[in-house]
Amino acid sequence: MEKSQIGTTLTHHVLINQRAHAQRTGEQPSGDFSELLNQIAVAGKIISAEVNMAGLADILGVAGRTNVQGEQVMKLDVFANHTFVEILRRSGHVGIMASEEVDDPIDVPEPHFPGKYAIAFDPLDGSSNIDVNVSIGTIFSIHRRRGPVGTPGAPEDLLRPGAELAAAGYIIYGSSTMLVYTTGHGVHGFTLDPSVGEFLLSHENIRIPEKCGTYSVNEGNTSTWTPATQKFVEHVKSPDASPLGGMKARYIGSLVADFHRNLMKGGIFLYPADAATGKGKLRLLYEAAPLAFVAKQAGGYASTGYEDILAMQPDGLHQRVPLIIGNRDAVELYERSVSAETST
Ligand code: AHM
Ligand code: MG
Repeated sequence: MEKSQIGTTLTHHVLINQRAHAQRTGEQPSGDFSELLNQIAVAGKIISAEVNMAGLADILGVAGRTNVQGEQVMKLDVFANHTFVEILRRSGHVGIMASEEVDDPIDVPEPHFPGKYAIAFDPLDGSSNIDVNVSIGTIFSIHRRRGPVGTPGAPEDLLRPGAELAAAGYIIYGSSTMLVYTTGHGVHGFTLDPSVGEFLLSHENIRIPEKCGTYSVNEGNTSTWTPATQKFVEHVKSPDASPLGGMKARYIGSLVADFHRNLMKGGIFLYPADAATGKGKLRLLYEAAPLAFVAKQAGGYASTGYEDILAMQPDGLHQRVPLIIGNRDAVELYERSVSAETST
Protein backbone atom coordinates (compact mmCIF):
# COMPACT_ATOMS: atom_id res chain seq x y z
CA MET A 1 0.00 0.00 0.00
CA GLU A 2 1.25 3.50 -0.82
CA LYS A 3 2.38 5.62 2.12
CA SER A 4 -0.12 8.36 1.16
CA GLN A 5 -2.98 5.90 1.77
CA ILE A 6 -2.09 5.11 5.36
CA GLY A 7 -5.06 5.91 7.56
CA THR A 8 -7.63 5.73 4.71
CA THR A 9 -10.95 4.78 6.25
CA LEU A 10 -13.54 2.57 4.57
CA THR A 11 -15.88 5.58 4.21
CA HIS A 12 -13.22 7.69 2.56
CA HIS A 13 -12.21 4.90 0.20
CA VAL A 14 -15.79 4.35 -0.96
CA LEU A 15 -16.20 8.09 -1.57
CA ILE A 16 -12.98 8.26 -3.60
CA ASN A 17 -14.13 5.31 -5.72
CA GLN A 18 -17.56 6.86 -6.23
CA ARG A 19 -16.00 10.09 -7.40
CA ALA A 20 -13.85 8.16 -9.87
CA HIS A 21 -16.96 6.30 -11.06
CA ALA A 22 -18.83 9.60 -11.47
CA GLN A 23 -15.99 11.00 -13.54
CA ARG A 24 -15.97 7.92 -15.78
CA THR A 25 -19.72 7.74 -16.29
CA GLY A 26 -21.06 11.22 -15.61
CA GLU A 27 -23.54 9.71 -13.08
CA GLN A 28 -23.82 11.59 -9.81
CA PRO A 29 -23.51 9.26 -6.78
CA SER A 30 -26.46 9.39 -4.38
CA GLY A 31 -24.31 8.34 -1.41
CA ASP A 32 -26.79 5.54 -0.63
CA PHE A 33 -24.30 2.75 -1.22
CA SER A 34 -21.59 4.31 0.92
CA GLU A 35 -24.12 4.77 3.74
CA LEU A 36 -25.22 1.14 3.40
CA LEU A 37 -21.65 -0.14 3.49
CA ASN A 38 -21.02 2.04 6.53
CA GLN A 39 -23.97 0.44 8.28
CA ILE A 40 -22.62 -3.01 7.43
CA ALA A 41 -19.28 -1.92 8.90
CA VAL A 42 -21.02 -0.73 12.08
CA ALA A 43 -22.77 -4.11 12.42
CA GLY A 44 -19.39 -5.79 11.84
CA LYS A 45 -17.76 -3.75 14.61
CA ILE A 46 -20.53 -4.63 17.06
CA ILE A 47 -20.32 -8.34 16.19
CA SER A 48 -16.51 -8.23 16.36
CA ALA A 49 -16.66 -6.80 19.88
CA GLU A 50 -19.09 -9.51 20.94
CA VAL A 51 -17.05 -12.30 19.28
CA ASN A 52 -14.00 -11.10 21.20
CA MET A 53 -15.96 -11.43 24.43
CA ALA A 54 -17.04 -15.00 23.60
CA GLY A 55 -14.03 -16.61 25.23
CA LEU A 56 -14.79 -14.75 28.42
CA ALA A 57 -18.34 -16.06 28.62
CA ASP A 58 -17.40 -18.94 30.89
CA ILE A 59 -15.21 -16.77 33.08
CA LEU A 60 -17.86 -14.09 33.43
CA GLY A 61 -20.71 -16.61 33.45
CA VAL A 62 -23.02 -16.56 30.41
CA ALA A 63 -26.14 -16.38 32.53
CA GLY A 64 -24.78 -13.52 34.60
CA ARG A 65 -23.39 -11.45 31.76
CA THR A 66 -25.57 -8.62 30.54
CA ASN A 67 -25.13 -6.28 27.61
CA VAL A 68 -25.27 -2.47 27.62
CA GLN A 69 -29.07 -2.48 27.62
CA GLY A 70 -29.01 -4.75 30.65
CA GLU A 71 -30.37 -7.67 28.60
CA GLN A 72 -29.26 -11.29 28.84
CA VAL A 73 -26.52 -12.16 26.37
CA MET A 74 -27.81 -14.04 23.33
CA LYS A 75 -26.11 -16.88 21.50
CA LEU A 76 -23.59 -15.28 19.15
CA ASP A 77 -25.21 -16.31 15.88
CA VAL A 78 -28.60 -15.07 17.08
CA PHE A 79 -26.94 -11.85 18.25
CA ALA A 80 -25.18 -11.37 14.91
CA ASN A 81 -28.42 -11.89 13.01
CA HIS A 82 -30.35 -9.51 15.24
CA THR A 83 -27.63 -6.87 14.88
CA PHE A 84 -27.59 -7.07 11.09
CA VAL A 85 -31.36 -7.10 10.70
CA GLU A 86 -31.98 -4.14 13.01
CA ILE A 87 -29.16 -1.97 11.69
CA LEU A 88 -30.01 -2.61 8.04
CA ARG A 89 -33.74 -2.20 8.58
CA ARG A 90 -33.21 1.27 10.04
CA SER A 91 -30.65 2.25 7.39
CA GLY A 92 -33.26 3.47 4.91
CA HIS A 93 -31.35 1.78 2.09
CA VAL A 94 -32.69 -1.77 2.23
CA GLY A 95 -36.07 -2.94 0.92
CA ILE A 96 -35.81 -6.66 1.69
CA MET A 97 -33.31 -9.05 3.28
CA ALA A 98 -32.52 -12.75 3.56
CA SER A 99 -30.51 -14.28 6.36
CA GLU A 100 -29.20 -17.77 6.95
CA GLU A 101 -30.84 -17.57 10.36
CA VAL A 102 -34.36 -16.80 9.10
CA ASP A 103 -36.54 -19.06 6.92
CA ASP A 104 -38.54 -16.36 5.12
CA PRO A 105 -37.58 -13.07 3.48
CA ILE A 106 -37.20 -10.28 6.05
CA ASP A 107 -39.20 -7.22 5.11
CA VAL A 108 -38.72 -3.59 6.05
CA PRO A 109 -42.01 -2.49 7.65
CA GLU A 110 -43.24 1.01 8.55
CA PRO A 111 -41.93 3.38 9.83
CA HIS A 112 -38.70 2.38 8.07
CA PHE A 113 -38.23 3.55 4.52
CA PRO A 114 -37.84 0.65 2.06
CA GLY A 115 -34.63 1.53 0.26
CA LYS A 116 -33.24 0.54 -3.08
CA TYR A 117 -31.12 -2.47 -2.13
CA ALA A 118 -31.86 -6.14 -1.43
CA ILE A 119 -29.33 -7.80 0.81
CA ALA A 120 -28.67 -11.43 1.69
CA PHE A 121 -26.27 -12.38 4.48
CA ASP A 122 -24.91 -15.13 6.62
CA PRO A 123 -24.51 -13.19 9.86
CA LEU A 124 -22.07 -15.60 11.50
CA ASP A 125 -20.75 -18.35 9.30
CA GLY A 126 -18.78 -21.20 10.83
CA SER A 127 -20.41 -20.60 14.18
CA SER A 128 -19.59 -24.14 15.35
CA ASN A 129 -16.01 -22.83 15.61
CA ILE A 130 -16.81 -20.09 18.13
CA ASP A 131 -16.27 -22.23 21.20
CA VAL A 132 -12.77 -23.24 20.12
CA ASN A 133 -11.45 -19.80 19.22
CA VAL A 134 -11.28 -20.40 15.46
CA SER A 135 -11.93 -17.61 12.94
CA ILE A 136 -15.51 -17.05 11.84
CA GLY A 137 -17.11 -14.52 9.51
CA THR A 138 -20.06 -12.63 8.08
CA ILE A 139 -20.84 -12.82 4.35
CA PHE A 140 -23.06 -10.31 2.52
CA SER A 141 -24.38 -9.77 -0.99
CA ILE A 142 -26.17 -6.69 -2.29
CA HIS A 143 -28.47 -6.37 -5.30
CA ARG A 144 -30.18 -3.23 -6.55
CA ARG A 145 -33.92 -3.87 -6.18
CA ARG A 146 -36.08 -4.00 -9.26
CA GLY A 147 -39.08 -2.18 -7.77
CA PRO A 148 -39.10 1.60 -7.18
CA VAL A 149 -37.60 2.99 -3.98
CA GLY A 150 -40.26 3.42 -1.29
CA THR A 151 -42.30 0.40 -2.40
CA PRO A 152 -42.02 -2.83 -0.41
CA GLY A 153 -39.34 -5.29 -1.49
CA ALA A 154 -40.18 -8.67 -3.03
CA PRO A 155 -38.39 -12.06 -2.86
CA GLU A 156 -37.61 -11.67 -6.59
CA ASP A 157 -35.29 -8.78 -5.61
CA LEU A 158 -33.15 -11.41 -3.85
CA LEU A 159 -33.57 -14.37 -6.19
CA ARG A 160 -31.16 -13.12 -8.83
CA PRO A 161 -27.94 -14.46 -10.36
CA GLY A 162 -24.69 -13.45 -8.69
CA ALA A 163 -23.56 -11.88 -11.95
CA GLU A 164 -26.10 -9.08 -11.27
CA LEU A 165 -24.73 -8.24 -7.81
CA ALA A 166 -24.06 -4.58 -7.08
CA ALA A 167 -21.61 -5.47 -4.32
CA ALA A 168 -20.52 -8.31 -2.08
CA GLY A 169 -18.03 -9.01 0.63
CA TYR A 170 -17.28 -10.50 4.00
CA ILE A 171 -16.03 -9.66 7.45
CA ILE A 172 -13.58 -12.06 9.05
CA TYR A 173 -13.27 -12.19 12.82
CA GLY A 174 -9.76 -13.59 13.13
CA SER A 175 -6.49 -12.55 14.71
CA SER A 176 -7.72 -9.16 13.55
CA THR A 177 -11.11 -8.20 12.11
CA MET A 178 -11.12 -7.45 8.39
CA LEU A 179 -13.79 -6.27 5.99
CA VAL A 180 -13.28 -7.19 2.33
CA TYR A 181 -15.65 -5.91 -0.35
CA THR A 182 -16.08 -5.34 -4.06
CA THR A 183 -18.52 -3.33 -6.13
CA GLY A 184 -17.21 -4.92 -9.31
CA HIS A 185 -14.17 -2.62 -9.46
CA GLY A 186 -11.47 -4.51 -7.62
CA VAL A 187 -11.44 -6.14 -4.19
CA HIS A 188 -10.40 -4.04 -1.23
CA GLY A 189 -9.59 -5.08 2.33
CA PHE A 190 -9.81 -3.01 5.51
CA THR A 191 -8.52 -3.99 8.92
CA LEU A 192 -10.35 -2.88 12.04
CA ASP A 193 -8.13 -0.77 14.27
CA PRO A 194 -9.87 -1.29 17.61
CA SER A 195 -7.97 1.60 19.18
CA VAL A 196 -9.71 4.10 16.87
CA GLY A 197 -12.77 1.99 16.01
CA GLU A 198 -12.28 2.34 12.25
CA PHE A 199 -11.80 -0.06 9.36
CA LEU A 200 -8.58 1.20 7.72
CA LEU A 201 -7.43 0.34 4.22
CA SER A 202 -4.86 -2.43 4.50
CA HIS A 203 -5.17 -4.42 1.24
CA GLU A 204 -6.02 -2.41 -1.87
CA ASN A 205 -6.90 -4.17 -5.11
CA ILE A 206 -6.44 -7.74 -3.90
CA ARG A 207 -5.50 -10.23 -6.63
CA ILE A 208 -5.35 -13.94 -5.99
CA PRO A 209 -1.69 -15.03 -6.45
CA GLU A 210 -1.00 -16.90 -9.68
CA LYS A 211 0.26 -20.06 -8.00
CA CYS A 212 -2.45 -22.26 -6.50
CA GLY A 213 -0.49 -23.93 -3.74
CA THR A 214 -3.28 -25.08 -1.42
CA TYR A 215 -6.38 -27.25 -1.59
CA SER A 216 -9.04 -26.94 1.12
CA VAL A 217 -11.64 -29.64 1.52
CA ASN A 218 -13.10 -31.78 4.29
CA GLU A 219 -11.29 -35.01 3.42
CA GLY A 220 -13.31 -36.87 6.02
CA ASN A 221 -16.05 -36.83 3.39
CA THR A 222 -13.96 -38.61 0.72
CA SER A 223 -16.25 -41.65 0.63
CA THR A 224 -19.25 -39.44 -0.18
CA TRP A 225 -17.59 -37.73 -3.17
CA THR A 226 -18.02 -38.58 -6.84
CA PRO A 227 -15.09 -40.37 -8.50
CA ALA A 228 -14.28 -37.10 -10.34
CA THR A 229 -13.79 -35.23 -7.05
CA GLN A 230 -11.78 -38.11 -5.60
CA LYS A 231 -9.56 -38.15 -8.67
CA PHE A 232 -9.11 -34.38 -8.61
CA VAL A 233 -8.03 -34.28 -4.97
CA GLU A 234 -5.65 -37.22 -5.52
CA HIS A 235 -4.21 -35.33 -8.48
CA VAL A 236 -3.60 -31.96 -6.80
CA LYS A 237 -1.88 -33.51 -3.82
CA SER A 238 0.41 -35.78 -5.87
CA PRO A 239 3.81 -34.12 -5.87
CA ASP A 240 4.60 -35.01 -9.48
CA ALA A 241 1.18 -34.42 -11.06
CA SER A 242 0.96 -31.82 -13.78
CA PRO A 243 -0.61 -29.34 -14.04
CA LEU A 244 -1.23 -28.18 -10.48
CA GLY A 245 0.18 -31.09 -8.51
CA GLY A 246 1.98 -30.84 -5.19
CA MET A 247 -0.60 -28.73 -3.35
CA LYS A 248 -0.62 -28.60 0.44
CA ALA A 249 -3.83 -29.16 2.42
CA ARG A 250 -5.31 -26.44 4.63
CA TYR A 251 -8.87 -26.74 5.98
CA ILE A 252 -10.26 -24.64 8.79
CA GLY A 253 -13.94 -25.52 8.46
CA SER A 254 -14.95 -21.85 8.43
CA LEU A 255 -15.78 -20.84 4.86
CA VAL A 256 -14.79 -17.19 5.26
CA ALA A 257 -11.45 -18.09 6.82
CA ASP A 258 -10.67 -20.82 4.25
CA PHE A 259 -11.68 -18.51 1.39
CA HIS A 260 -9.74 -15.54 2.76
CA ARG A 261 -6.55 -17.55 3.19
CA ASN A 262 -6.79 -18.91 -0.35
CA LEU A 263 -7.54 -15.44 -1.73
CA MET A 264 -4.42 -14.03 -0.12
CA LYS A 265 -2.09 -16.98 -0.73
CA GLY A 266 -3.53 -18.80 -3.77
CA GLY A 267 -5.63 -21.93 -3.35
CA ILE A 268 -8.77 -23.84 -4.18
CA PHE A 269 -11.62 -24.54 -1.74
CA LEU A 270 -14.04 -27.38 -2.43
CA TYR A 271 -17.34 -28.28 -0.85
CA PRO A 272 -18.32 -30.64 -3.65
CA ALA A 273 -21.56 -32.40 -4.46
CA ASP A 274 -22.45 -35.45 -2.42
CA ALA A 275 -22.37 -38.40 -4.84
CA ALA A 276 -25.65 -39.84 -3.55
CA THR A 277 -27.75 -36.66 -3.66
CA GLY A 278 -25.86 -34.48 -6.16
CA LYS A 279 -26.24 -31.64 -3.65
CA GLY A 280 -23.70 -29.42 -1.92
CA LYS A 281 -23.78 -28.05 1.62
CA LEU A 282 -23.21 -24.32 1.16
CA ARG A 283 -25.91 -21.80 0.33
CA LEU A 284 -26.04 -20.05 -3.02
CA LEU A 285 -27.46 -16.68 -2.02
CA TYR A 286 -25.34 -15.69 0.94
CA GLU A 287 -22.29 -17.97 0.81
CA ALA A 288 -21.43 -19.14 -2.71
CA ALA A 289 -22.58 -16.20 -4.89
CA PRO A 290 -21.02 -13.33 -2.89
CA LEU A 291 -17.69 -15.13 -2.54
CA ALA A 292 -17.82 -16.03 -6.26
CA PHE A 293 -18.29 -12.31 -7.03
CA VAL A 294 -15.28 -11.43 -4.85
CA ALA A 295 -13.20 -14.26 -6.35
CA LYS A 296 -13.94 -13.15 -9.90
CA GLN A 297 -12.96 -9.57 -9.12
CA ALA A 298 -9.68 -10.85 -7.70
CA GLY A 299 -8.93 -12.89 -10.84
CA GLY A 300 -10.34 -16.20 -9.52
CA TYR A 301 -13.42 -18.25 -10.36
CA ALA A 302 -16.20 -20.27 -8.71
CA SER A 303 -18.13 -23.21 -10.09
CA THR A 304 -20.39 -26.03 -9.01
CA GLY A 305 -18.26 -28.27 -11.21
CA TYR A 306 -20.93 -28.03 -13.89
CA GLU A 307 -21.60 -24.32 -14.10
CA ASP A 308 -20.36 -20.88 -13.14
CA ILE A 309 -21.80 -20.00 -9.72
CA LEU A 310 -22.40 -16.41 -10.87
CA ALA A 311 -24.63 -17.58 -13.74
CA MET A 312 -26.99 -19.58 -11.53
CA GLN A 313 -30.60 -18.42 -11.17
CA PRO A 314 -31.51 -19.16 -7.52
CA ASP A 315 -34.69 -21.15 -6.96
CA GLY A 316 -34.98 -20.49 -3.23
CA LEU A 317 -33.52 -18.30 -0.49
CA HIS A 318 -31.68 -21.18 1.15
CA GLN A 319 -30.72 -23.22 -1.93
CA ARG A 320 -27.59 -25.34 -1.42
CA VAL A 321 -24.98 -25.75 -4.13
CA PRO A 322 -21.63 -27.48 -4.56
CA LEU A 323 -18.91 -24.82 -4.32
CA ILE A 324 -15.47 -25.03 -5.90
CA ILE A 325 -13.74 -21.65 -5.64
CA GLY A 326 -10.28 -20.14 -5.92
CA ASN A 327 -7.62 -19.89 -8.62
CA ARG A 328 -9.25 -20.01 -12.04
CA ASP A 329 -6.90 -22.64 -13.52
CA ALA A 330 -7.52 -25.01 -10.61
CA VAL A 331 -11.32 -24.59 -10.68
CA GLU A 332 -11.33 -25.14 -14.44
CA LEU A 333 -9.24 -28.28 -13.98
CA TYR A 334 -11.92 -29.53 -11.56
CA GLU A 335 -14.64 -28.72 -14.13
CA ARG A 336 -12.73 -30.74 -16.75
CA SER A 337 -12.44 -33.65 -14.35
CA VAL A 338 -16.23 -33.57 -13.81
CA SER A 339 -17.07 -33.27 -17.48
CA ALA A 340 -14.66 -36.12 -18.38
CA GLU A 341 -16.56 -38.27 -15.87
CA THR A 342 -20.01 -37.33 -17.18
CA SER A 343 -19.04 -37.91 -20.81
CA THR A 344 -17.80 -41.47 -20.18
P1 AHM B 1 -22.79 -23.07 8.94
O1 AHM B 1 -23.44 -22.09 8.02
O2 AHM B 1 -23.76 -23.99 9.63
O3 AHM B 1 -21.81 -22.42 9.87
O4 AHM B 1 -22.00 -24.11 8.00
C1 AHM B 1 -21.17 -23.59 7.03
C2 AHM B 1 -19.75 -24.04 7.31
C3 AHM B 1 -18.76 -23.31 6.45
O5 AHM B 1 -18.23 -22.21 7.14
C4 AHM B 1 -17.70 -24.34 6.22
O6 AHM B 1 -17.05 -24.13 4.99
C5 AHM B 1 -18.47 -25.62 6.22
O7 AHM B 1 -19.65 -25.39 6.94
C6 AHM B 1 -17.71 -26.72 6.88
O8 AHM B 1 -18.47 -27.88 6.83
P2 AHM B 1 -17.91 -29.30 7.34
O9 AHM B 1 -17.87 -29.20 8.83
O10 AHM B 1 -18.91 -30.28 6.84
O11 AHM B 1 -16.55 -29.49 6.72
MG1 MG C 1 -23.14 -20.45 6.91
